[in-house]
Amino acid sequence: MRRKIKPFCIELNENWMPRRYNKKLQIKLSDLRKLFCRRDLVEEILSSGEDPVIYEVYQISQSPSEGVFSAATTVLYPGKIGDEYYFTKGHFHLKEPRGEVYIGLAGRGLLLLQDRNRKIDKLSLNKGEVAFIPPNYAHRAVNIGDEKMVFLSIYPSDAGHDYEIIEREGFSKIVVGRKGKVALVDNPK
Ligand code: M6P
Ligand code: ZN
Repeated sequence: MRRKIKPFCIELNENWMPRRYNKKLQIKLSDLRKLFCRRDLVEEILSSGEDPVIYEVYQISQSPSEGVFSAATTVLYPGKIGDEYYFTKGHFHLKEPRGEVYIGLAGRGLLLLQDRNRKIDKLSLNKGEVAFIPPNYAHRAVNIGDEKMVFLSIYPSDAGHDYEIIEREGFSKIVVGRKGKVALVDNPK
């Protein structure tokens, strides 16, 4: 028989961090070195001894059972490599069909969505906006502002992360800031 999961509630503090979480991830530039377009600039920064934190994830993970949700607060710092804004790695879900919801809590952001045919959609993910990610779309958050971008994600706990395709091929578009404007351009790689 399936183990019964009790209802529970976790408070978020004034910075939108969950007061209780079971895992914290810290992703630095060196973890994303193959994903930014200007790899030469990434290597320059790393070889100067710097390795800035790009984002942090505070996970409230539950056991991977059908119908159970996990959640996470992600803090994505502002910044660019060349003219490409800081982003989260991005992933498909391992298990289909599994979608996800991202809720913008602070800052200015975009959500890049890419289907299995590499077709791109973009959604706004500013403070107060709720983005629905359908199954079979890779998803990546991008901070296009000057402040921290914070969002809460809610996803089926059995979804799983599939990073392989994105690590190998990237997204087909990248988000850049040029002459004060935010633009989506073809990934030159
Ligand atoms: C959101 C959720 C998490 C994910 C995190 C960072 O909080 O989608 O599951 O881990 O963003 O994104 P990524 O794993 O792509 O780096
Ligand atoms: Zn996901």
